[in-house]
Amino acid sequence: MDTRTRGPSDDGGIEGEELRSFLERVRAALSLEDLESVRVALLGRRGLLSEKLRALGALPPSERAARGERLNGFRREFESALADRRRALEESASEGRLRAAAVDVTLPGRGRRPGSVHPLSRAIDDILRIFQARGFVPVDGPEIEDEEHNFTALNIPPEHPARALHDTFYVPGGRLLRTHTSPVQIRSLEDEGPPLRVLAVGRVYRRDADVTHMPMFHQVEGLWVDEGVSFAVLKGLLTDALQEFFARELPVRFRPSYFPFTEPSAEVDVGCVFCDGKGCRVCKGSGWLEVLGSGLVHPALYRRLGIDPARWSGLAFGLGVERLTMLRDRVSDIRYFYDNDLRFLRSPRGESYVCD
Ligand code: 2U9
Repeated sequence: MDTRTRGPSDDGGIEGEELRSFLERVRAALSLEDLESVRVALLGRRGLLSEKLRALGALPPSERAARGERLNGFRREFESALADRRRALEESASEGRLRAAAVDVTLPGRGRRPGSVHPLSRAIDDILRIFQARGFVPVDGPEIEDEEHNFTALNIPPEHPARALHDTFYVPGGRLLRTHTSPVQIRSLEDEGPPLRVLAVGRVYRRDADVTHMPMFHQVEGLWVDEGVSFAVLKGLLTDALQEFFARELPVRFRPSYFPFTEPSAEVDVGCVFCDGKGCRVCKGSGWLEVLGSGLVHPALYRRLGIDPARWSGLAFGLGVERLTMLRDRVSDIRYFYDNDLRFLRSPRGESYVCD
């Protein structure tokens, strides 16, 4: 077909086909970027239709109006197709975004990890339960004490090394951070008098820090004053309590010792829980682990409180909770208790935890 025989406003001509091909490209555009490049190719400053419109000025007026109308008609058609396609592409893009962000509500949840009781709290709970079952009543007292209750009332003489600045934290006003829970029991004796069976649990403070010592640790101390409380009662009570705490029929032995507040005094050992008494690194080859201090209350303590030592006798014991828990739960470093490392806190009781 000879194009020269056709007028410029002939819709069926090659020019019409060329312009219409832009409508096809608009409808086929798969992205907003595609669409924009079709628009620029036709309507951009150097686009095909823009150039044709610019060329109108060179036409004789007789042709200009009809051709102008045809080209503008096409432009309107093209712009409306462009707007339709843009809307469609935007809608499907936002649908895609929504689909990508969709939450699959049928997926299983992440699950919740229950918290766990801190190993020291677990040990304290066990100790409290064991002694409460034997008639002991938990008692509390101040952590900031005076020298009278922390030392003097316990028969600890003024020159005793425990009173020294390098062992005890003194606070302004001549007071101190209690170095043991014994002053709590002194206060119970002052307030209640015998008979009494009390258990003091709490924080104590000493200037000390290494793999097995912290400047703050927890103690449990028991005091049982009544008529006829003997060393035999002490041995039976502590043997049973230790076997219950370690949940094993461990051998228990009482070794003579010295404390200013008890007479006689004994340190208490259990058969080594690491080697079953054969001798290992933890028990330094002895087969025994020291776990408690104990004794019968020194008469000097009664005299100061106006209690008759001929009528009343008492047993007392003390233990470090961290040490006992390290032995039972096989914790190799006392600092693990205070690091709040979840690997440690989540490790089940009795399972060795090695962090380094
Ligand atoms: C009163 C009378 C006597 C408490 C006792 C011990 C022996 C003892 C240590 C164990 C390890 C302290 O944590 S530790 O370093 N304790 O050896 N404590 S008898 O005696 C008392 C307490 C209060 C009125």
